[in-house]
Amino acid sequence: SNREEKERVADIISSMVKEGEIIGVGSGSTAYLALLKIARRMKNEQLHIRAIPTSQEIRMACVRLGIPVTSLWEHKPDWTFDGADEIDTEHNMIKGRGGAMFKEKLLINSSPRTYIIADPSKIVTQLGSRFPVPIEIFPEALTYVEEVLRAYNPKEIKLRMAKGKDGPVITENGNLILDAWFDHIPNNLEESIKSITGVIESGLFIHYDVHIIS
Ligand code: DER
Repeated sequence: SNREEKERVADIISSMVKEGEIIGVGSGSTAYLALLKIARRMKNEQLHIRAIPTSQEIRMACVRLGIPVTSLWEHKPDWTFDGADEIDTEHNMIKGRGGAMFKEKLLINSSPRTYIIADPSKIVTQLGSRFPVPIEIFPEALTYVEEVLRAYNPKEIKLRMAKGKDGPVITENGNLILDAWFDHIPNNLEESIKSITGVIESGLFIHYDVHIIS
C-alpha cells in the first residue's frame, strides 16, 4: 500500500542518520514520517542531530518531537531529505504541492547530498502529467508574471486559493502561488520562469543531482 511504501522509504532515511549531523528536512507527509522515525532513534539511541527545517510546519514538528533546529545562518547541512510530487525518469521533479518549494530548493542547493523519498506513485514518464508547476510570486507582480508566463504556453494558470481563509494562499514569505499546468516541460522552463521579474522561485527541479529513494 501507499502507506507501507512511505514507511519503507522513511525507514531508509532514518537509518542513514549519524551522530552529530546537521540535516535539512523537507516538508510534506513523507518527510514527516521520516522525521518521526529519526526522533524515535534519537530517543532510543541517545543520538544527537540538528535539523534545518524547510517550513514552519516541519519546524513545529521538530520542536514537538524534541529535535533541535538550526538554520542556514549557522550551518551548512551535511545532507538533506525531502519528498516530491512528480519524479521523471531523468530525476527531474515537480515539488511544491505543500507550498514550501522556495526553502526546499534553497536547502537542496545548500546541501552536498539530497535524498528524495517518494512512494512509486510519484514516478511519472512525463513531467507535468499529474501536477501543475507551482510558482511563488511577489504579490504585486501577479498581472505581469501571468502575462509573461503565457508565452510558455501553459494549459492553465490558476492563483492558488486558500481553504482555511478567504482569498489566496499567502506563503510563509508573504507571497502568492500560481499553479501552471503544462502539456510539455522543456529543459529550460525552470530558468525561463525564474527569469520573469516578480517570480521568487518555482517547484520545477530540472537536472538536479538528487538521489531518489523509492
Ligand atoms: O511540497 C513539496 O515539495 C513536498 O515535498 C510534497 O509535495 C511532497 O509531499 P508528500 O510527501 O506529502 O507527498
